Amino acid sequence: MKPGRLATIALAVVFLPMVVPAHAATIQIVMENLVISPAEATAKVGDTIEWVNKDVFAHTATARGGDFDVMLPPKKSATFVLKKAGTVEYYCRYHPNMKATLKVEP
Ligand SMILES: [Cu+2]
Repeated sequence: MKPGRLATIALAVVFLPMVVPAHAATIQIVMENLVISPAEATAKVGDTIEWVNKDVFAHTATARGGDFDVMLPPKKSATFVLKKAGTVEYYCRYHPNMKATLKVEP
């Protein structure tokens, strides 16, 4: 087998799960040095958001509309399954400058 073909197969294995529509995805959002990244993420209803707190202090992912309020202890991660579509602005209750947007598609 040529190396080029092997690379193609490897790419297919990596990207195939992303194009299967019925497959709910997990989207990882990192909190590090008081910054949420990506600050703007897009997901679909049924997807799981996993926030990863890499800081040594606690954060929260608190939706302004009250859709979710996820506690993130230092060096821990937590998940939330998206239940409804819409654009959600969320922030950290302890560090209100930490803000991000989540666009949830139906
Ligand atoms: Cu915080």
